[in-house]
Amino acid sequence: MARMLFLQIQQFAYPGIYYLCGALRASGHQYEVIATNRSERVFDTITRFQPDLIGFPTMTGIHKEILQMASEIKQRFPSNNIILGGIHPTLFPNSIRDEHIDFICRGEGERPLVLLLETIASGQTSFAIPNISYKRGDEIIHNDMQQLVDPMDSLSFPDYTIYRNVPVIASDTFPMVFMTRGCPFSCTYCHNSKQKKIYRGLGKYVRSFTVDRVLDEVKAACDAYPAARAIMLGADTIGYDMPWLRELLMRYRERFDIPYACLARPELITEELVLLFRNTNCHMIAFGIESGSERVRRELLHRRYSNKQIIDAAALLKKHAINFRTYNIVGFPTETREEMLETLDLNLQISPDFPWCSIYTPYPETALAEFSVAQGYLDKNFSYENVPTSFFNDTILRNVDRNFILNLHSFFQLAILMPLLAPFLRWLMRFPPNALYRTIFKVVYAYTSLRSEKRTLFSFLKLAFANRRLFK
Ligand code: B12
Ligand code: SF4
Repeated sequence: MARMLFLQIQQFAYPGIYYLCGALRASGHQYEVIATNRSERVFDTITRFQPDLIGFPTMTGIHKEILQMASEIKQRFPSNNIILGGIHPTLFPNSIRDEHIDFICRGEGERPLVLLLETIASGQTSFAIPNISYKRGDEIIHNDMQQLVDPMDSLSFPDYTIYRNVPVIASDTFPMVFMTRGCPFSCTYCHNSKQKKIYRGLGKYVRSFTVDRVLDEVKAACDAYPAARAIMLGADTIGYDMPWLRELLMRYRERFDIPYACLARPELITEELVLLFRNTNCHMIAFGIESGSERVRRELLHRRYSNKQIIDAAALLKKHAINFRTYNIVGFPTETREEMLETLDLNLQISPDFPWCSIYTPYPETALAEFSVAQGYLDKNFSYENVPTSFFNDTILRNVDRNFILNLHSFFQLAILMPLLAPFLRWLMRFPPNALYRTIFKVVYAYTSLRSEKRTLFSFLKLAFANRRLFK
């Protein structure tokens, strides 16, 4: 039996870790998950648990703090092996070059992690394991990628109880069950296009668990999260496989009283779908508008739906009394003030229950980041090292209307939730960004999250405090 320690710097549930732990459990290995950025706590756990391997789920931006923690671990425990997994090393295999990292896992990690852990624990040094990259002297070896997991139900049942010792996460009111992998679309700012290239020839990219399996996972999530007030049925997008979705939601309703929420694309929201939501105890639907400017969506984002489709989708949701959240982004390259205000105006017109807005943050190797470099919005040496931890704080594009972007972002939610204030807020946007505007953003963001995620104020404050680095 081998021992695996997962270490995350932030206090959010990472669905991928449920599956990795499920695979380790099925192979008879021990694992622990801790969520902290306090080195002493990490050192105590390592001393007590004596892991064979320490793994960080890693996203771009937060990777800098993770590498710092890895370096502290290596100073104290030089013989411990450290692996990065998740979207960051998948997109950027060069991340293995950091001197404190021994391995990375690119792509799906269940089988590769079990094989690697067993190899390390048995003292072998041959790491010819699919998806794993490693160092041999000065050389870096990237093993081939394995076929994508298919059928998804062949994965071991995930362990939803892994955060029971992390009070901020264990008290989550809105746990997520991630039902699918991959996305059929290819928006220019998203990781999916690059992942499709990475997985070319390795099987079907878009896959779902069976309905039975999703429902069993919902049950496990409800058991593990006693404070749950709704289940987030996670997927990059739903609505493209209607028979599966219909069966899922009908049977969800039969089996559970707890409501659910999910994410769809606006052009897929038909009356049939909305009726299905209404009849199956839906708490909330979320969809991405991204920009209210049809030019920005069509030319920059490759999201091809019209404003009329968005307005129609919202009208259907209102007609059937389904709450909805919209996702919006401001500050794209070439986006004018007028176009950013079109995003605000479209939201004012459809009046979402939970408007949500971020500042455009380019991720390297996406088409839109490459466009930003080509057009001079980013330095030609732009790399993942320049990506900030969060997309709520600032724009990293140059030659953009920074003050306006920051102010619009600060007032976006408030203007939609209190439309009478919108003209006044627009007037305030002429002044430089300042701490007061930022505080207004934080308060309104907190209020929107409280309502959409059915959190108590106390639970939200705990979560926000634990992850305060996201909101500078
Ligand atoms: C749930 C989610 C979150 C959750 C949980 C994080 C997580 N990644 O699990 C929370 C709320 C924390 C979150 C926060 C943010 N997120 Co997020 N999130 C997602 C989402 C929707 C699903 C992730 C998921 O669970 N997938 C399903 C599981 C099964 O897949 P997986 O996570 O990839 O895990 C598998 C492998 O990667 C691997 N693996 C993963 N971890 C590890 C660890 C080890 C040791 C090993 C060996 C293997 C391994 O094995 C797993 C099983 O096969 C993705 C979109 C997506 N479809 O992935 C965005 C996504 C990961 N998020 C993204 C972003 C940008 C953010 C934020 C920065 C947004 C912000 N607020 O500013 C913050 C990040 C805060 C921070 N800096 O840490 C981007 C990341 C882009 C990038 N290059 O890093 C994504 C890809 C969406 C997008 N916009 O393109 N997010
Ligand atoms: S629909 Fe969402 S997940 Fe799919 S490619 Fe576009 S942004 Fe990415």
